[in-house]
Amino acid sequence: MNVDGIEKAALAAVDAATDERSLDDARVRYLGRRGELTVLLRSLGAIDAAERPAAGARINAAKARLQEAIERRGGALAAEQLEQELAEEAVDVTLPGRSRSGGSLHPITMTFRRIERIFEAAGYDVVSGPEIEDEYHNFEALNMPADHPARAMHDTLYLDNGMLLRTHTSPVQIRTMEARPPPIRVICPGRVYRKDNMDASHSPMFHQVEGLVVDEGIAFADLKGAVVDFVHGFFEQDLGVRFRPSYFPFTEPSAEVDVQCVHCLGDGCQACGQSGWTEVLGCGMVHPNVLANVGIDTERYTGFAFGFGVDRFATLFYEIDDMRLLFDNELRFLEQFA
Ligand code: 2NL
Repeated sequence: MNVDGIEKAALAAVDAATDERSLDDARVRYLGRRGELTVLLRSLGAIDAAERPAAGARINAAKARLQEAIERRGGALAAEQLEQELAEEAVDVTLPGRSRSGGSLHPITMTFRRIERIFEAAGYDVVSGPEIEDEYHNFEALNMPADHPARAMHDTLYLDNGMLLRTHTSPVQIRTMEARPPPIRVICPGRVYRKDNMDASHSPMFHQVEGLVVDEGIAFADLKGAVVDFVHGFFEQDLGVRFRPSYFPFTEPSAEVDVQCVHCLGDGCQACGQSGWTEVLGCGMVHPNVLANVGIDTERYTGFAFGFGVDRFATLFYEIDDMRLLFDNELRFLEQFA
């Protein structure tokens, strides 16, 4: 009976096992129900009774050693497996983090905020109102009766119910004067609508800020000071500002305001058509008819008003050459202003 030989082969098989599966194969081969040592133990009945106890003891001792070796190898394999898993799942805490890309404000929003900050510092309230308006607040109250030629120029978008999309934010100022007595100092920022086709300088929806000051003793000089201070504050440089006589139904006298071209500072370039100036704003003293329409005493109070396109200010400030870029929502463009 070759117990030593079988034990040696069995221990070698246990040592050679590289995983749980091959270790179990070795156990079954030697210690299983038909395993070599099990069979050997069962065959003891066939040998001489005098040798039986000693032979049985040898086989059982070999089985015990093999059992122990299997357990030890099993423990070692499990530890190895754990080490390998830990190595594979290891996190390199020295790697740079993956940052989440944050959103940013639209250049139009940033421009609105710059404008509002400047006027708030000068004591103006920021007020808003409806984008769907009636003819009275958008036109009639502003000294523009139905047959007024300026009304045709506005290319108004009408709704089925006779209401319209406001063509300027002036109706917000009318509603403000209806709601509170002078002194009034407000700016009205918001979206306005015209039946225009989109091109590099037009859009059917664009953004406007209008301002209104009504108090005792307000003169054209106050309007000039307010506009010049705002333009200098907005562009953060002392650009030349000039007032040209103009006409609006809701102001008298009226003026259009040009600013020295931000690109060439007055020398003349492609952006300003070689003139050195760009028109940025319209303004004037509030027409007495408008004050009377909202019940303000025109003997006691005077006022000035102004209006300008925010998209125009944004394109000038950020040096954008096509207004459509502000409306495309192309992230590769917008990310440049983050
Ligand atoms: C422009 C520039 C302007 C006003 C808007 C205004 C508002 C009230 C009374 C009087 Cl409630 N005026 N707004 C005044 C002058 C110019 O906008 O180019 N508009 C066509």
